[in-house]
Order: sequence, then structure tokens, then C-alpha cells
Amino acid sequence: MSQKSKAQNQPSLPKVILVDIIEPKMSPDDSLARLNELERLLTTYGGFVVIRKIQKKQIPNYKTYIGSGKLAEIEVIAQEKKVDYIMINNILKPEQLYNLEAVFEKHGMKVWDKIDLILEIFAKHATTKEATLQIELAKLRHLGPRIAKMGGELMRQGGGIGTRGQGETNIEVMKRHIRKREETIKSQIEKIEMNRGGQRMRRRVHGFKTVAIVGYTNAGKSQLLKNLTGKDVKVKDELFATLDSRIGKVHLPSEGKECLISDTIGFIRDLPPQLIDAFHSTLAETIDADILLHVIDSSDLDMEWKIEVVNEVIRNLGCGAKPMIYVFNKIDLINQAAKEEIETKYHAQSPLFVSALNKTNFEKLKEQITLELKSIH
Ligand SMILES: Nc1nc2c(ncn2[C@@H]2O[C@H](COP(=O)(O)OP(=O)(O)OP(=O)(O)O)[C@@H](O)[C@H]2O)c(=O)[nH]1
Ligand SMILES: [Mg+2]
Repeated sequence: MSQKSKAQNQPSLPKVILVDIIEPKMSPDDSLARLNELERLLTTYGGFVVIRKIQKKQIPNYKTYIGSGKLAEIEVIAQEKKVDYIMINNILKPEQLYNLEAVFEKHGMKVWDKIDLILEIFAKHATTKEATLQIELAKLRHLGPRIAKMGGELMRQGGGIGTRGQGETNIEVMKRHIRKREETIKSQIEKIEMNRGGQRMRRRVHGFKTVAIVGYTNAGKSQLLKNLTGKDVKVKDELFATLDSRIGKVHLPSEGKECLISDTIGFIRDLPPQLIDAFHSTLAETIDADILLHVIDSSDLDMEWKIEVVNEVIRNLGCGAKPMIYVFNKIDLINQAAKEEIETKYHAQSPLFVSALNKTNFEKLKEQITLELKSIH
């Protein structure tokens, strides 16, 4: 087949309008970073941005998220450009989603919020039973309030409070079904979690210390695990490439023994707590680790707020008190001046510079791990 006919046979990517509501005082850099991240997520999922729309507003519209003038404008453009999705860079309230769908569904367009997009990426990347179950749990939790909203709406249309129309009964059935499914999934995850817990206990009994790699998505966590331990793990230039938890062994020369290093799902800003909670089982290695390696992409201009996002998730997981080594990765991509700037800024955190890709400074990293592990016992 010729190149041309091959290209013609490829399904075209869905066309998307990205929409963001930002505080009027937000700097252009910040608002650009927000939309760039949404676009990265979309590209990872497989989509094509036809236009970005930003509205400056202190508080998003209570009913439709987007203000009415802007909404009408987007509806016109969406039809002109024949888009498939309206992607909202936030977490929509059920009522906002309901009202936006009322505008766009009649044109055959779907409305997704950021969590919908992340969950669909998760679903695409999931390879293990555990990840699949956790994603389903997260989806059900994201869906729950929306179903409740639909129920309320059908009841209203049915003639007011007290009317028990067929629609409402169906919604009740759906809600019950969701609750039951949630319980089933939770018990299946618990079984996997118990099994893992047993494995962790055995490792402890055998005297292994554990180090958990944490960091923003795409920082190079899996690359570090792969090159430090030789473990064959998925490394990919996309967001949320890793959704499970992997463990490898690394030899600490000055100790003359090995420790265990785990890698897991990356973090991103605005992740709702129930989503992190759904991944509790995967994050168990992190929660249980002796020390944390916070991997940071040192070539990323947005590293400062990403470091904060990761530290906040770590605190929310109850791991705020664990020793943390700040590992600035990808130093092969930055110059001396940029390195010095990081050194000054993060002086208090004793930054360590590595290239996970080129295995630069691995000996120093192992030394630091050894020191930290010694200091906790
Ligand atoms: N140049 C350079 N690229 C790197 C380095 N470390 C990782 N990368 C690249 O960065 C991209 C992301 O790497 P991963 O290891 O998959 O990142 P991750 O943090 O595990 O990402 P998620 O699992 O998606 O959260 C890949 O294309 C890697 O090859 C590095 O030291 N230098
Ligand atoms: Mg990874």
C-alpha cells in the first residue's frame, strides 16, 4: 500500500475545542501553561485542537460554566468547524454538564471535563486487572453525582416533587446498580491490596528497605526505575504512561546490599481526592515506603508549581513526614546557568541532578539513598 492510501485509511482524529475559564488576574504564562497541559492530555488521548477559548471570569457561571455570550460564540464556532468534543479545563458540576450537554448534544458534540479526559486516558493505558478496576471505580465515582442530577431533572420535568415517573424509577435503578458495582469493585481491589500487603510484609521480614519514586507525570520516573534497576518498564513521552506499580532492586555499593525501588502513577494538578483515593491500592507502595525520590523534569519551565502539586498529593496521602530526595532529572537537556538557578532556588532541599536516560550521577544518587535510609533507622 502506498504511503498516501495508508494515510487516507487512517481514521481522522476527533476535533476539539478547548475551553478554560480563568481568574482575571491570572498571568498570560499561567493561563498558557494550563491550556498547554490540557492539550498534552488531549494529544495523549488522540485528538486535534481546532481552537482554544479562554474566558476571564472571577467565578464560572453557576449553571453553564461558560458565560452566556461566550457560550453562544462557542456554539457557532463549533458548528462551523464541525467539532466532535467541547473540552472543559476544569471539573464540571453535574448541573453545568447537564446544561452544556443540552446545548451541544443536539449538534452531535460531546462535552467532557478534565476528569473525563484523564479517565479515558487511564482506560486506554491500563494493562493490569488492578488498574482496570481502579479506573472503573474512579469512573463510577465521577458519574455518581451526574446520575443524581439527571434524576432530579427528570423528576422536575415529570411535574414536580413527589411525581414518580418512569424516568425517575430508571435513575433509581441505575443508582442502585452503580452502588452495587462500586461495592463489588472495592472488594476485588481489597483482595489485590491484601495480597500486595502480604508481599510487602515478606520483603520487610527479609530486611529490604523501600524507596518510592514519585513525581509529576512525564518527569522521567519510569526511565529512572528502568535504568537504575534494569527492570523492563514502559517509558513513553506521554502523560500517564504508567498506571500500575513496578518494583526493582538496586544495589547500594557502600552498604553492600540491595534496596527496593518502586515506580507508580504520576500526579497532575486538580486531581480530585476521590480519584487519588480510587488508586489507593496502586499507591500503597508509595504510602508504605521508607523514603521518597521526588523526580522533577529540570527542563520543564513549569517545574515550580509541579513540585508543589506533587508535594501536596504526598501530604494528602499522609506521607508528608517521609524523607524526600529531590532528584532533578533530564539534566542532559539543560545548560549550566539553568542548573545553577535550580541549585540556588532549591538549596534547602539539597538538589541532586541526574539524567535517567544517560545514567548520569547514578552513583551520587545511590549514595544519597544510602544516607537517607541509614538516617531513618
Ligand atoms: N532527555 C531526557 N529524556 C528523559 C530523561 N528521563 C526520561 N526522559 C524521557 O521523558 C519521557 C517520559 O519518561 P517516563 O519515564 O515515561 O516518565 P514518567 O514520569 O514515568 O511518566 P508517566 O508514567 O506518564 O507519569 C520519555 O520520553 C523519556 O524517554 C532524561 O534524563 N533525559
Ligand atoms: Mg511512568
